Amino acid sequence: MPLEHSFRSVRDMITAARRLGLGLALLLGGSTAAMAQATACGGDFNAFLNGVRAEAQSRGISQQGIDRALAGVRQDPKVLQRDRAQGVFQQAWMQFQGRMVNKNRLASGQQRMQKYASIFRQVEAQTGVPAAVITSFWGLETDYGAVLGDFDTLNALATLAHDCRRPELFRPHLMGAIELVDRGYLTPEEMRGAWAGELGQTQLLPEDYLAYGTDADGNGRIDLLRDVPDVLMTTGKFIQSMGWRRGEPWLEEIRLPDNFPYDRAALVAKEPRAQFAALGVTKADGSPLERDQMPASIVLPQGRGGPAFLAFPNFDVYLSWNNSLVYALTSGYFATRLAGAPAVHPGNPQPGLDGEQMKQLQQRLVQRGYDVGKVDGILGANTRAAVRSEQLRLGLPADGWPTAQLLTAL
Ligand SMILES: [Ca+2]
Repeated sequence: MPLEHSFRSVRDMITAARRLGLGLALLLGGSTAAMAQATACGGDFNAFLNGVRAEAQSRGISQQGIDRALAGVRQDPKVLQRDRAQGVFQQAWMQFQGRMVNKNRLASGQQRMQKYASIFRQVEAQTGVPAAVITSFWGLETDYGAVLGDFDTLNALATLAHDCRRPELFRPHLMGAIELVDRGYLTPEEMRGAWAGELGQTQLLPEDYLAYGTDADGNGRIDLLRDVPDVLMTTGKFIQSMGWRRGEPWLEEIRLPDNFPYDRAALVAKEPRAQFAALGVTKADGSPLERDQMPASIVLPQGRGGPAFLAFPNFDVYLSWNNSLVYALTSGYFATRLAGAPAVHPGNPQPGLDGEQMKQLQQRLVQRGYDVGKVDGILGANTRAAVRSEQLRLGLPADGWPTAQLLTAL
């Protein structure tokens, strides 16, 4: 898979939480343990499957469909291995995007935007989501359908719904997968994808496949593995469901003045674009920003020396797709390139911390009373916020980017 597997479980948590109507803050605050208690898990696998059959029946799925979907189902130890691997994501953004947004992927994406221009026009008319945005996910998730994943979806979802880590997140998708079989969209043998149950050219989970799936090419079935028009329309509807705002930008590279007050460069705090213009922020080419009320926040993935972006409300959709800032910023940036933006200015960022240094930093922040979540060596939103507070206290530019200098000062 082109993606780091560590992204997957995070994305699934977010997607499932959205479906369960849970706030993201609540979820990230650690409510999963409490949620897990509400769903039975583990025990004899056959007894578990009997419960799944009963629930599928009560959902109105036919006995024949249930039998067909579950005939060969078994636990997959490789899925559990993947789920338990604490993939540490600590590549710097420039390095990561450089690997993901390469020339080939960009050229292939632009070719596909031309080839499918007519369906893309229909998708945008119906959902408001531009071709470049859909193409960014299509390219990063599966290289435009070339790499769909080779896990048996029903086995993967049954394994994760039976396991005691987060059964409540996966059980609905197991039901969804059974329903996909029952409706005749895919056979159990065809259902192969990512280890956490995502399927098709943009790697949607079964419940999303069912909810937004559209037979856009009119061949009589919704096939997100093979029918490109189905993939594009379905993905547009899915993105629309996450709150996409028609006609608005998502991300734009900018240039900050030398005297910029860096404590105002926080992703969580949106200000009208006009206020950033008044502070001397310009477009990347130096031309003026629009002086309007469009809510925006400044993103500095590698601190004040590195690249700088304005993120608009539509960027939140990228974070809903995948809550890793490094990933979301990569896919959002890829979409700007597909839409014609020039390559990002790399700047000259100060080196970041390695995993061990990041853990030391997090431990020191915890000692100072900050909640950084888990001390895991990953620069997440909580750690960035704590770093910013400490930079302000120490009189350093508060850009939220931890350096060796800051670690020494704490
Ligand atoms: Ca179709």
